[in-house]
Amino acid sequence: MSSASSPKAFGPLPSARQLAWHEMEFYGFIHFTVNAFTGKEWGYGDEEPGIFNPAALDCDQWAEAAKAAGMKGLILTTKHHDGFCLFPSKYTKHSVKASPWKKGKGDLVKDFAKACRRAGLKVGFYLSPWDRNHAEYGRPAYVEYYRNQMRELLTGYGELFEIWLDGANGGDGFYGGAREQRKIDASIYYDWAPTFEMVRSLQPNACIFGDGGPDLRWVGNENGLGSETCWQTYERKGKHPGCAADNFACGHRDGSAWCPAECDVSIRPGWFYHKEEDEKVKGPEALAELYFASVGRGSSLLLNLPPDQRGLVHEKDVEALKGMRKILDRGFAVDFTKGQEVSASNIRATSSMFGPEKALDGKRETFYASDDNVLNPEITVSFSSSQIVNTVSLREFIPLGQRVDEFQLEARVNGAWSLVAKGTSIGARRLMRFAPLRIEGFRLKILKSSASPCISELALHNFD
Ligand code: FUL
Repeated sequence: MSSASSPKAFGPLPSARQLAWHEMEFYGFIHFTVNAFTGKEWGYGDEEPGIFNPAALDCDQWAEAAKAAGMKGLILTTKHHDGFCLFPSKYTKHSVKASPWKKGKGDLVKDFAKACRRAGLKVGFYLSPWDRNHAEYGRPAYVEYYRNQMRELLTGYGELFEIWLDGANGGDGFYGGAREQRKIDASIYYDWAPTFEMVRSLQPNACIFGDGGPDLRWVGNENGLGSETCWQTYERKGKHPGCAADNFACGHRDGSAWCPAECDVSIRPGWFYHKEEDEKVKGPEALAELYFASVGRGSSLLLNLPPDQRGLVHEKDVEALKGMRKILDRGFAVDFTKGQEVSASNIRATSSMFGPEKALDGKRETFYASDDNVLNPEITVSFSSSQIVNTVSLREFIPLGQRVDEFQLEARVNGAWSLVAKGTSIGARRLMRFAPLRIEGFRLKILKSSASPCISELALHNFD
């Protein structure tokens, strides 16, 4: 047994804030504002603040619902396109200050952040760049207003894990009474660089989400679906929130930035609460499917929960979230590779530091590695007695980059090896499901990699 040096990093690497984000995998969105009272999805900006009066609002209930699903954080719409602020911003009257909620003395953003922290959830904010209320929208004064509000959010509510920058813009709005179309060129109007710098200096651990990054990219659909091939890397030169779709789903294998995808989707058809959608809440199975299609493809799942007019996440949504957790917990409870014999076609410097058992130890910080010049090693697990499995969970050790380009899975059934599935990207995580097999052995065969593979997880599960 000799000790060996770690492989050299390959390609763009995740930053510390991105690595912390990768650990989260599953977190929630809360879409709440005047829309819950008007029934709209996009408020026009002329909503009377007096309509905002959630009688039973309870942010602890939101946080509990999120916890019950296994979420690690929540992101709140502090201001949606209609411009109404859930916090008492110094820079506008169009906020909770002018509402009957808590007699105009409330700060929903503060209540939200406190409730999340009590529940052990990380906190993130959505601040819509498009503002259909503001008279100056489309002119330089609005950009200053936007930055001032961003500063209020970055400084007033503790540590943030994510800032969510929406790219949507429908053009028309109230705009202080003008009621007209205002066209902007999103690539220049918002002048993002100084805003991003402010986020970096005031909240260095917050990832910035925008259609094209900089830290997290949109996956290109609002259905929560990652793509089968989903590189963590992306070519984001010239990209900005609101830019035209360009390979968001797959990313770019040779992209110059680490910029993984985030999959956003609502538990209901709309982003905001509508009573008529009470029967359209996605069920536990559908939600578990979304987990596989997002987290299972190297992305994250950002699942929206829209509080109703009471200010509560509806009972039906809570029930679905609990059901989802049950399905996932049951399946992940047993890793069938535990205690089994494992071997590899090559081990880096024949060192136990990088042996294949490191892929089976349940720790993300240890990993199997091959010698630098061995780009297509195999890891084989042999079972002392046959087991039924239908799901594999793979992870690369991403602090050293995304290294694997192509792999295949093989199973030994009744003494014979056969192909189970083929895949491309692994990255932070890859979950693959197949028809249940009673296996005596299982093999991960790396077919192609850009640098010697570093595999931190190979686990096998059986989901019913
Ligand atoms: C979109 C918005 O237009 C929707 O209202 C919602 O906030 C969604 C998450 O992003 O771009």
